[in-house]
Amino acid sequence: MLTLQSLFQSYSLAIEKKLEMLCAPDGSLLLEAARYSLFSPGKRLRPLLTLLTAEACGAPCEAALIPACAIEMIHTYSLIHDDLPCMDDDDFRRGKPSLHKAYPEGQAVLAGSFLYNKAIQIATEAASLTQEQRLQIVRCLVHSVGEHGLIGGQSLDLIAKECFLGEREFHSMIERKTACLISSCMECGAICSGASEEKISAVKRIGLKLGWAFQCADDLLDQDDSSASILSRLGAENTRAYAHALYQEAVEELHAISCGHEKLLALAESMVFRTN
Ligand code: GRG
Repeated sequence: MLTLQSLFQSYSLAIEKKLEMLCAPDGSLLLEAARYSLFSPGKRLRPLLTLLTAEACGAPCEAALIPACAIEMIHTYSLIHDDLPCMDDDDFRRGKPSLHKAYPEGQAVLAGSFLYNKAIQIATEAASLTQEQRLQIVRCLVHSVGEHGLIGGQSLDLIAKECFLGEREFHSMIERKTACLISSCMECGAICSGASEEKISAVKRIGLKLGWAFQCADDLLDQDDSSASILSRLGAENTRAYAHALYQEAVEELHAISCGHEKLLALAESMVFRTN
């Protein structure tokens, strides 16, 4: 039986190599700080999801390597800013002191902003894509960061620290903070494969389901019982059942659009039934 590690090893190596090339040290403090976070041991779920979706949609995974790296840069950016004292105020990230603990806070803010800028820059220049695909990718990335994505979700998250969110706002917060970027990974993979509008829309919807399931798993692992968690709203048993139901739906829908590729399904499973 293939282990996850052996299934994903060549993809992970390709991601690391490309990130290293795109974000090479240049002797500046800015790059040093950005690299501190980018190369801290993250799971690299989002770039893997981008590559495996592209492959499941019929493209060679190299076609999606630049968008995959751009998404990991955006994700890292969001983690750096999320940890800042004015946000979640976390001292540790990816098993190490958070960036603003290891470097001056101002440098951490700038390193995060730099990574977002770099992500957009590399997406606009991706040689493996057509002009139309680059535009679609950039549109998808800026959407996943904007008011309907990370920034809007984080704003609601800050509000949730002060007052209890209603059902609609709570739903919107999870969708924007977590599910949107995960859906964008799959959308970018589908765009890189030249999939039809219809298929891209289906893949986006599946990505949202996996994003929700991922957040359920995250709450269960962290035992997050803050009022802004799914766990606190549903309880452990229902959170687990909800994640499993979403995963099942996602798998069925992937098969229905002929994207039920073995590796993509294995990655989806590892996101939902994860242990770290
Ligand atoms: C402008 C990009 C940008 C962000 C500003 C701070 C902020 C707005 C958004 C924060 C969003 C956030 C941190 C959501 C949490 C999502 C989540 C569950 C992250 C953990 O993902 P993992 O487990 O992390 O994949 P690793 O470290 O493995 O990559």
